[in-house]
Amino acid sequence: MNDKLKYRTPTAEDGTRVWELIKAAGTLDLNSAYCYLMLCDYFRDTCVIAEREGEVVGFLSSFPSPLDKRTLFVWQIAVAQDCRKQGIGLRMLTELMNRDSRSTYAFIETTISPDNTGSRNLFYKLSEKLNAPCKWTEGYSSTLFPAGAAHEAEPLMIIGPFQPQLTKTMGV
Ligand code: 9YT
Repeated sequence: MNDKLKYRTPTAEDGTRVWELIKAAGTLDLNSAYCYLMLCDYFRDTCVIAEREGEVVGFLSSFPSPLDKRTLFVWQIAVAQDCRKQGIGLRMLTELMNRDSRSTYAFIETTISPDNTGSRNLFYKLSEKLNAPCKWTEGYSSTLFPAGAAHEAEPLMIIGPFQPQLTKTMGV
């Protein structure tokens, strides 16, 4: 089944399908369709689409941290419900780290809510693959979200430092 999967850079045409994927996946904060359009267009170099027979089954968004150019902030990783547990999340991360821009990064940051075990395990695996330490900091506490929105805290995970060239051999 996995051999039918293709990993590629998004284009603006993917924005709507990505929005639909995140909506259906139901595990992440659903942003506006416009936001996904911007990510797929302006941030394409740091976003990844997983596609199976023309269908968008996975999406990873990230951007270089405006606070530290050695850090890549991974915003969202979503995989369609019927495609989970096949390593697609890790493969999207690998695809991203193998792009030419990889050499600029020595840290990966991401926020993951406490009950998103799948996503936490994925990033633990990534830190192993990169042979890099991983630590948690407070990130965004639930009090930073609108009262009444009942948003969980988003602790920040920091992976690194890692050797940029190591990522090239990060086979999965
Ligand atoms: C790695 C990941 O998918 N984090 C999710 C952050 C946040 N809850 C969101 O944007 O959905």
